[in-house]
Amino acid sequence: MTQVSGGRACAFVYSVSIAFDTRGRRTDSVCGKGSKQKSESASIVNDTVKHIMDHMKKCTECFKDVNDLRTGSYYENLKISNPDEFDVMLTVPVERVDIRPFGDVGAFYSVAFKRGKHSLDRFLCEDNTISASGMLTEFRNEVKKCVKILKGVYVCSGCPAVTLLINGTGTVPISLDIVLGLEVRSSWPTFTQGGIDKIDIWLGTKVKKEQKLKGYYLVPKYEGKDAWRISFSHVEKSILTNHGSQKTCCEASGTRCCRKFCLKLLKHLLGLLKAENPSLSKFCSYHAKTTLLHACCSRTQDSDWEAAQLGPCFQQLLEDFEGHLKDGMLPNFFIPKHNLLGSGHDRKSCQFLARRIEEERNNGFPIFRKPNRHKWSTVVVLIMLSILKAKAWAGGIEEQRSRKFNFIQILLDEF
Ligand SMILES: Nc1nc2c(ncn2[C@@H]2O[C@H](COP(=O)(O)OP(=O)(O)OP(=O)(O)O)[C@@H](O)[C@H]2O)c(=O)[nH]1
Ligand SMILES: [Mg+2]
Ligand SMILES: [Zn+2]
Repeated sequence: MTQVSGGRACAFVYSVSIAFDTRGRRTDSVCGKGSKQKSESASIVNDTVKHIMDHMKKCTECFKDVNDLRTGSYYENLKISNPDEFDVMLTVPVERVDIRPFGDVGAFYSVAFKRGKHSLDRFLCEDNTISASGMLTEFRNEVKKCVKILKGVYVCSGCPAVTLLINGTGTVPISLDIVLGLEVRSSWPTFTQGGIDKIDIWLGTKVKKEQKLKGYYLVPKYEGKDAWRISFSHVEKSILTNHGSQKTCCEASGTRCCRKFCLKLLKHLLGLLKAENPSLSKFCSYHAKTTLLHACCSRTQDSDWEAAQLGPCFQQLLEDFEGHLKDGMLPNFFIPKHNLLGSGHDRKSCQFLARRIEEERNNGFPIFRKPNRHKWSTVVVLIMLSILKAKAWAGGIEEQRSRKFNFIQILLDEF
C-alpha cells in the first residue's frame, strides 16, 4: 500500500519489471532498445532536416538564409513516449520590418517591410504585408520537391507545420513537423510586458535580460485572416533546460528536482484523458507546458520541487491546472493578455476536464492503472511507487540514502 499524497491510499499491481545492476544501471531490454531507437530516430531526423536545408540554401532564393531551431518536447527532453515525433522550425531572418499586432491580445501580427528591396517581396500583399499563406504554400512546395528523392518520406498536410512521415525500414515511423518561421531580431512587442518578467524571482533578472535579447519568431497561422503567430519556443527551450533557481539544479554536482518530470506526468495524464474523450481534443501539450511555467514562477525555489517530493508537487501542479480550467483562464506565459483557454475552448469542456483531473487525483489515478493502455502508464506508476518507496528509505543509513538518490536519478534520467 502506498500513498500518492493528500492522504489517499492506492494499491497498485504491475506486470512490467525494471531491472538494475549493482551500480544502479538499467539492465532490462526496454532501456537498451529505447536508447538505440532514440538515437536512430534522431539521426534520421537530422539527415532529413539537413537535406531540406541544403535544398533551401542552394535551390531557392527566398529561403536561402534559412536556419534551424530544434523545438518541442524531444529537444527539451520532455517527450513522454517513443521518440516518434519531432518539431523543427526552419526560420528565415527578416530585417527592416514593421510588426503590427492585430486583435487586442497581442498573439497575432502582420509583417510589413519598411523600405528597399527584400528577398521576400514576392509574397507581398496589396497592403505591403507578407502573406503568411503565400509563403507557407511556397515553403511546402519546396519541401515536397526536395523530399521526393528520399525513400520512405511522405508529406502530410498540417498547419502551420509541414508534417513529414518517415517510414524507414527497421525503425518506428517518425512524424517530423517542419514549421516555417520568420526570425525577428528586434525588441519584443509591448504585449509581452509582464510576461517573462515573472521569471525575475525564479531565474533572476540577468537570465531574463539574456532571453529578451534573443529576438522572437513568427509562424504562419490562419486566424480568421492571414496572420503570423508569435512564438518564443527558443526561450521555452532555454528556460526549461536551465530551470533551477540554483545554476546546478539537476546537474551532476547539484540536487535533482522534479519540475520536468511533473510536466511529463501532466502531459501523459492529459493524453490519456484525451484518448478517452474526443471532446477534449482542443487541449494540448502547450497548455501543460504553460501551466508548469506559471507554477515555476509561484514556487520559485529548487527546494519547492525536490525530486523526492514528486507526488505532492505533481498534485499541486494538477490543482494549478484545474484552477486555470475552472476559471477558463490560462494566460500565455509570454503574452499575459492572450488566454490560451479563450477562443476555441468552450467553458463546458474546461469544466469537464477540471472535474476529470480532480477525480483522478482524488482516487489515486485509476487511469494510470488501466492494463495495456499505454506502456508509459505502467512505467509512470512504477516510478511514482519507487519514489515513494525511496522516501521511506530517507531515514535509513548513509548507504541507503545514496542508493535512494542514485535510484531517483536513474529513473528521472531514463524517462
Ligand atoms: N505560441 C505557441 N506555441 C506553441 C503552441 N503549440 C505548440 N507550440 C510550440 O511548438 C512546440 C511544439 O509543439 P507540440 O509538438 O504540440 O508540443 P511539444 O512540446 O513538442 O509536446 P509533444 O509533442 O506533445 O510531446 C512547443 O514546444 C511550443 O514551443 C501554441 O498554441 N502557441
Ligand atoms: Mg512535439
Ligand atoms: Zn532541476
